[in-house]
Amino acid sequence: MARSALDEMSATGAFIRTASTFRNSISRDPNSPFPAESGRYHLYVSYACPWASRCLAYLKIKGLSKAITFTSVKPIWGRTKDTDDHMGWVFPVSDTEERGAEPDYLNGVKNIRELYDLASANYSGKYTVPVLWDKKMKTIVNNESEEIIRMFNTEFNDIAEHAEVDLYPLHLQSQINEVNDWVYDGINNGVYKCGFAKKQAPYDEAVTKLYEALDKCEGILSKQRYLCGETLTEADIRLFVTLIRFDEVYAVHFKCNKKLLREYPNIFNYTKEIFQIPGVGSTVNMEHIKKHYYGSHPSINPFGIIPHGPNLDYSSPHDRNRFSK
Ligand SMILES: N[C@@H](CCC(=O)N[C@@H](CS)C(=O)NCC(=O)O)C(=O)O
Repeated sequence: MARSALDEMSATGAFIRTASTFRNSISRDPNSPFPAESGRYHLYVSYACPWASRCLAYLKIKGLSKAITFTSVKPIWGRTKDTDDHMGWVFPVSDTEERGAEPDYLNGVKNIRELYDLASANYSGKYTVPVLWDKKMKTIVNNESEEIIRMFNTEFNDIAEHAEVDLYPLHLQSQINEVNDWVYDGINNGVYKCGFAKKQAPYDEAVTKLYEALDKCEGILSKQRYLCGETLTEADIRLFVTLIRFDEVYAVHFKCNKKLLREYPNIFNYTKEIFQIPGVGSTVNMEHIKKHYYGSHPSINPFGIIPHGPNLDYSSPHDRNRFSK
């Protein structure tokens, strides 16, 4: 049976995310199976997806847009096969069908499921984005964003336009890992645990944890510019992709409305600052984000109505310059 996130449910009604399957690495070593070469790799994303968007943000921040091409699918899930009722990421049939999305000119597939089938005849996992594709070997290198961003950070430094930017510096690695753990559990995955809970108790638990983690972020960001000190790191990019979706989607669709992001002055200004990093704003397609969430989960929004608000302006001035850069 083809699966999607909507099937990831425990007996207690809690949402449980399953692990990614393709876990190869691109390496700066030219003799490795997947060497870092300009033009060889392609990133399949959905602008709606926070995990895919963190990879896109890295492409921009590291200056890899020329070396690694990318394509975005359409925001609303569609049928992926005539013979079953799996719903997943699909490509438009023309350049003009959906602004921001493109047909798959590389492999000519109609949807992400067909891409996984090209890479592996007996794949039985979910058909998720991001997908890092090797044009030479015609296969998926990796479909786990937390590994893809680490590769983008270091392995392409011979071709990256911003090789000097290191979002996972050695001296901060243990601190970044520690922050990532509670941010992932409480916030990145926490909003999904709120939204996909089918019983009150797992929702209550997830929402409590979510707001404890957000309060903790607010506390940290009232004293320093970024989560791990005065420089931007991986931990900030990982948090950002959830924050930028928070008031527009998660507050309503996933019932994360105990407090809105714009009621947290430090988190809100910090989100604006990261949005305004050159290139990052272009990775945020709010039309795709809203269409996807409100339109692809009929179990929680059966009529697919998209709320009009709040249309926050993340490009307006922020106050983060009060900290040293
Ligand atoms: N662990 C993966 C998670 C990716 C993921 O869950 N992507 C979602 C979109 S936000 C997806 O493609 N879901 C398709 C489905 O559930 O069928 C990563 O971080 O790369």
